[in-house]
Amino acid sequence: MMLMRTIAIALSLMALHCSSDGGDDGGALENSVSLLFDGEDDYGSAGDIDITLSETFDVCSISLWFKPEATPAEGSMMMQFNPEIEGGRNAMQVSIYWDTSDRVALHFTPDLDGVPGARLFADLEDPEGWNHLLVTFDANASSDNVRLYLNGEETGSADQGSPMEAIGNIQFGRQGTGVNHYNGYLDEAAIWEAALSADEAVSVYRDGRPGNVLVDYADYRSSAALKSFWRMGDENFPTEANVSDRISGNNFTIVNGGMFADDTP
Ligand SMILES: [Ca+2]
Ligand SMILES: [Ca+2]
Repeated sequence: MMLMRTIAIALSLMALHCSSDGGDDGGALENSVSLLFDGEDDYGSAGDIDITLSETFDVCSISLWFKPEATPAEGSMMMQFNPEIEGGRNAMQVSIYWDTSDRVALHFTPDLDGVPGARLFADLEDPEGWNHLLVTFDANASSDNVRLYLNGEETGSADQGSPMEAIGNIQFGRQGTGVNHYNGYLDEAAIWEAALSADEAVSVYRDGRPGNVLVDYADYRSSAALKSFWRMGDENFPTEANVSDRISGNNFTIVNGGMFADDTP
């Protein structure tokens, strides 16, 4: 009798769970604001990469939601590792930018002056709306070490099996020390020290509604490997002109007037 009742309660809890927002995953996260960059001089400057990732990392994933405010100029930079090329011209760099007005690109290289690294592209069906990119990197895979996903679907992969040295810092909204400013919104940026799977890419995209990557849900199983999570104003330290990192404390400073906006995916 007790067993029957336990089963009945378990079944009713499952039914409740399945009827919640999103259908099956419980991964909902309230998301009220994103960060808008003016395309003139705004940018966000986070701390060193090695606050987020290991000094040498052989796996990582990067998640970023974005929506331009105006037709993006070619080269507009949304997010960059090592923007000032610290360590000289042979340094690592990761860049997520607009290649054309309807195509975004990833450049992921351990050696900017030497090997070409991985350069991948994603054509946008709706370049004016919110879109989601997920980059995954696994130096230990035999091939296709770097993969790019747009809205949960893989758009390309490349061989780049060299581990990455964490050199320099992480920057949002411009390239280098002051070119290719991005005019638009960024939201819910995340970095893991793990290479997320194709199934996880679908779950993180979550049909266009950012999920709560602080916990596992659906096919997403990498919450323990989440290293930085910038919500772009949600759950922010209230008195600072910055964006709080929920995990590692790699908070970033908003420079030259980026604004929190109530436009979110
Ligand atoms: Ca947000
Ligand atoms: Ca400004």
